[in-house]
Amino acid sequence: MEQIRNGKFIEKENMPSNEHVIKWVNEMAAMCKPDKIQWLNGSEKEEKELVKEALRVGDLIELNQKKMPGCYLHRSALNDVARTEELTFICTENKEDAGPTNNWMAPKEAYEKLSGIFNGSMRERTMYVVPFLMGPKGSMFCKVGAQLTDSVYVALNMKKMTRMGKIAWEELGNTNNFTRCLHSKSDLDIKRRFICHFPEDNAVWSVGSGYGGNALLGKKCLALRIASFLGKKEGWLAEHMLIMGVKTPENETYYIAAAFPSACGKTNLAMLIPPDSMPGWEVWTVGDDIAWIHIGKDGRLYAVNPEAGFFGVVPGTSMKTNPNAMKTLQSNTIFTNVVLKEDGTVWWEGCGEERPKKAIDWRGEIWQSDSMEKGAHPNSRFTAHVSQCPSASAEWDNPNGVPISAIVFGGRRAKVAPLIYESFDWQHGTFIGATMASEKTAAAEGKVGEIRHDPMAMLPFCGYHMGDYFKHWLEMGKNLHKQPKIFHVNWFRTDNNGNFLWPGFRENLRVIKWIIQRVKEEVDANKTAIGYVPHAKDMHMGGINLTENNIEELLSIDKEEWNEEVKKQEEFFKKFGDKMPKEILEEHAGLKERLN
Ligand code: GTP
Ligand code: SPV
Ligand code: MN
Repeated sequence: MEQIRNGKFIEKENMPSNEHVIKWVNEMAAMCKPDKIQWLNGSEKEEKELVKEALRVGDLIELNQKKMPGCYLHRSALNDVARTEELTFICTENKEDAGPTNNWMAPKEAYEKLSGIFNGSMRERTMYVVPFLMGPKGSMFCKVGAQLTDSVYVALNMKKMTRMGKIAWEELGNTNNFTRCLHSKSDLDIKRRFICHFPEDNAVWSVGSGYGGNALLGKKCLALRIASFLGKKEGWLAEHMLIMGVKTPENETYYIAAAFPSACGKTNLAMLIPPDSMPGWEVWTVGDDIAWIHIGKDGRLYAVNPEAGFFGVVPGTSMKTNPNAMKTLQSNTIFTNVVLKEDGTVWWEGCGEERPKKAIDWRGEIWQSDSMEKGAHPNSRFTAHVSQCPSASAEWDNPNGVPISAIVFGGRRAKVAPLIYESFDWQHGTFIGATMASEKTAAAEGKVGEIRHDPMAMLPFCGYHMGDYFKHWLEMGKNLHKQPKIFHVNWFRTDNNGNFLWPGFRENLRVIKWIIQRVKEEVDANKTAIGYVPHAKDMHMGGINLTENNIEELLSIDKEEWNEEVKKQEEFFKKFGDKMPKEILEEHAGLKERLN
């Protein structure tokens, strides 16, 4: 059963009739040489069997099924705990097309190099054929992908994160219009790890990692890097943005899309529960990580979340910070790299529960109660389907998307950036996105805390030249009848002792309220050098322990700091040479002038 003989399949169960698919799978199987090929159909029965297999091979550990039904723990290899940006490549014919912010490899070189590693990499393993959709079936947003993988953990994650199974072959029909995603853990050797994107071939090859964005190829690889390239070509945007629906006490719902870099608060904002002092407000989660944005017939922006599940940061998640995430992960969830407690439940730093006396840490070792090491990896994650989330929006699957009233950019900045400010217009807003900067987090390998420029939170995810990307943003704005207002937020400003000045989490709705009031033109604002800043009196302050002075401090703009910032922006912009749109340079000059 399912054996390949002379490079031909014998097992045909769940195999689609699409010849392009069959030819491709045959070729890849001939290279990777799996023992077995399994075509997934996406059924629940199949998922149960995959879980059994994952338990058998040790990819999953069963958690306490009484307390946490359907929950499992996965421990990754020690060297494979986050996206590896330095091993991620955009492989376009011309180096120039990948731009200065991406690693580039010539397609021919990449195919040759990776073929060497893929060759025989699936011996004694099963190759899973994972068909999936990104975006609602049959909608203008929808894209078909197929991932070949030798990781049952990856296959199970894809089931939760995407619309996986037969549905994708149905959408594809007999066409050749799908993203070819090839993935093998191979030997998990970091020296033989490459995540290569071939936007001109609509393909992704990833080898040597089994983790997150490196391995779940529908997510960052397809839905951001490949999709951003397609979006540029086809006139839409693929963005690293959450989408939230905010219902006001007047019963109107406004949709907001917000781009924050990895581990900077998207999931938390998307799942927010309003503070007690804001009765009548509701927040509904459309997406927590990625938005595909098209211009609708009415000339407004419409967004969908192309995913169907969450791959959320675990540390810091508690009933206090993010109750909706906590409820989401009570059942049917895969945990990666958290602490295993004696009773078969899990623990992590910031979960709101005392540290367990006896437990196994993320590495799989006994975690001594006096150990100074972290028990859960700082980039430990949970995977769960959208339907698990109590705040999931009824619109999350709407094939027309949701209309976007405001776009919010944000970063993790101890200094400089105020709590909130608003751009003067779309062009200025694009400039604000282009000059975003943030402290590095554990979501990617590298030094945590270092400030780096991360335009639109897309630095690691833009599949083409970022100068062209800024231009695309400007053009999109010109094609809109009604441009959403663009804002910038910073939940992470600190005092001189390093304490956060802003309570954050659910209290962030106060800032969202001001954003909606600006959209509705209900409040005026301070016109400053950097943009419109709220009058302190307009910030909803009921039920919160902050004085008007604190708010003034949060909203303050330090001229010296900003002059420094402007210099750094200038340095950063040099990278893009003459691809930098003149409009962005004009905005930069304008800011410089206004500051002096
Ligand atoms: P990715 O999934 O990596 O793209 O991350 P994300 O942007 O969805 O970030 P997430 O919401 O998971 O938050 C990351 C970390 O920041 C978690 O540890 C949160 O507890 C913390 N965090 C989120 N929102 C706030 C906030 O408003 N204030 C503070 N101080 N911390 C926050
Ligand atoms: C991010 O790093 O932005 C994530 C996690 O959302 S990963 O899927 O690993 O990219
Ligand atoms: Mn992300």
